[in-house]
Amino acid sequence: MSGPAKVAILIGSESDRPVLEEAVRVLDRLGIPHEMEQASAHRSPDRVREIVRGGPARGVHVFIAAAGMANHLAGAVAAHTTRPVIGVPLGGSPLGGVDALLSTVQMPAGVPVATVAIGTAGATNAGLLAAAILANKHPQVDQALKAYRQNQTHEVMKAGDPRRTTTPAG
Ligand code: RP5
Repeated sequence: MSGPAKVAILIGSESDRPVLEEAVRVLDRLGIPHEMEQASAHRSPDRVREIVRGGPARGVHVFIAAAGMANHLAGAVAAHTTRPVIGVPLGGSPLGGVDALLSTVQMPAGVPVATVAIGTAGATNAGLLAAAILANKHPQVDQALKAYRQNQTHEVMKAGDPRRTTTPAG
């Protein structure tokens, strides 16, 4: 990759880490450097600010922020940077993640957060969306993304191939 272009993942709680490992898996597969930090918008707001403000100096080009219940973490991250911020609403609350979804997606005009699906699908897509942003400037990420899509198509086609369901004779 020409010059450092890293993705920073912030999680509101250690309990969020297993879900965001899906984003890590995607970034690893696409060869994109990343970091993951735990910082809470309401329990450790100064730590959030420190991580985000220091991001560009560490080569961070895109932030992913994930939390459950009130996901104000994504908005708080976006408040401290003009780099793209992708919010991942997490489930597990009595409201099943709809609370996190609405608090992530409903940013007032002026400070955007790109919002993906609730939970693991969202974590995967956050990694892919971060890659798509980086692909504009980094041809090797573009190539890796295209290969990811091709492989995905291949796997789906293979699964739909009737020959796979044929029971071998004997
Ligand atoms: C949010 O509340 C976290 O992001 C987590 O999803 C949820 C529960 O947090 P813990 O009680 O597990 O720390 O702040």
